[in-house]
Amino acid sequence: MTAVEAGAVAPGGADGAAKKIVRPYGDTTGDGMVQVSFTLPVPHDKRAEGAAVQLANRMGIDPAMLVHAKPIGEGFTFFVVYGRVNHLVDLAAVQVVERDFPLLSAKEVNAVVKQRLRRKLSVVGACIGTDAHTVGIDAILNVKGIAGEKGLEYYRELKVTNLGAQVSVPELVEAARVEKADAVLVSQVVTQRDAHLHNTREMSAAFREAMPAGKRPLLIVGGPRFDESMTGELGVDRIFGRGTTPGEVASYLVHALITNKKATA
Ligand code: B12
Repeated sequence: MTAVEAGAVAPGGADGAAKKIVRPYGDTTGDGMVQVSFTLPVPHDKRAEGAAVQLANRMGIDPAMLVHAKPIGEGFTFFVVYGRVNHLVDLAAVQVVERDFPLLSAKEVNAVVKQRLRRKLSVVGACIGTDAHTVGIDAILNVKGIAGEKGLEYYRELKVTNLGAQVSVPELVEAARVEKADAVLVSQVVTQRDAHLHNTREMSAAFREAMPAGKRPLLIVGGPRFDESMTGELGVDRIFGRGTTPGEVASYLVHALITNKKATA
């Protein structure tokens, strides 16, 4: 089913299909219904519920129906609001970072590394700063992997050093030097006060300072709340977001370090 068939508005009549303008779907096709949730710093009462509806109206949700309100701690209430928006989405104007490398099997990754690099490819991974959320980086690195895929430790031609949680940037740089890292994989899950952005910038600046251009490892960050288009701004080579699998990361390593190698700046 195309986007237009799935409740889209097709502007301009017959040629509208090419434009792929869509709007949300709730009860009936193209009805514009959305659901949002948020917390307000007010105790739960009638006024709080009215405040939630007012906020939803100001967000362009009209009519807005309050479908759930629950006190969460003293002086705070969590809300779910369901209602209609009139906004349209032009799929042609959507910008995303598409995968620009082929997906390889573990066997193919090992074969390319063995034949072209002729040594093991060294990967150093860590959760930096105060972040202790290791489940994501472990899913990528540990043998057990995620989503039915084995992690990078399973790949015979990859040498994986997983430094774990709360690693400082100097420790990471030093470990990368000791392990002669081809790639450094950093995880950042906590985003409070943009900690993930500050920590990533600090990390990439430290590698640039410690290692000459062309000698520094490939810098990769991942986590559920990164914007994958921010590589330039953060000084890293690649950003991986929600739902990343080890196979994607291994394929990217081969692409960036071997089959499509460019000097690191
Ligand atoms: C489990 C968990 C914990 C565990 C962590 C245990 C551990 N060893 O990791 C514990 C209980 C310790 C914990 C503590 C805290 N947590 Co917590 N935690 C979670 C929870 C429920 C799940 C995270 C998780 O494991 N996801 C599963 C993994 C597989 O997914 P992922 O991390 O996204 O990883 C995937 C991709 O993002 C990507 N990826 C991730 N990293 C990398 C790296 C690379 C290189 C690559 C390529 C890919 C990649 O690939 C992975 C696989 O697909 C989330 C809520 C949630 N549902 O997400 C909150 C959450 C992350 N925690 C949160 C908070 C606030 C905290 C605490 C501050 C709570 C507190 N007040 O103490 C502390 C902070 C501790 C610290 N110093 O970091 C908030 C963060 C909010 C924010 N805006 O930053 C969340 C979102 C909960 C919430 N809604 O409030 N937490």
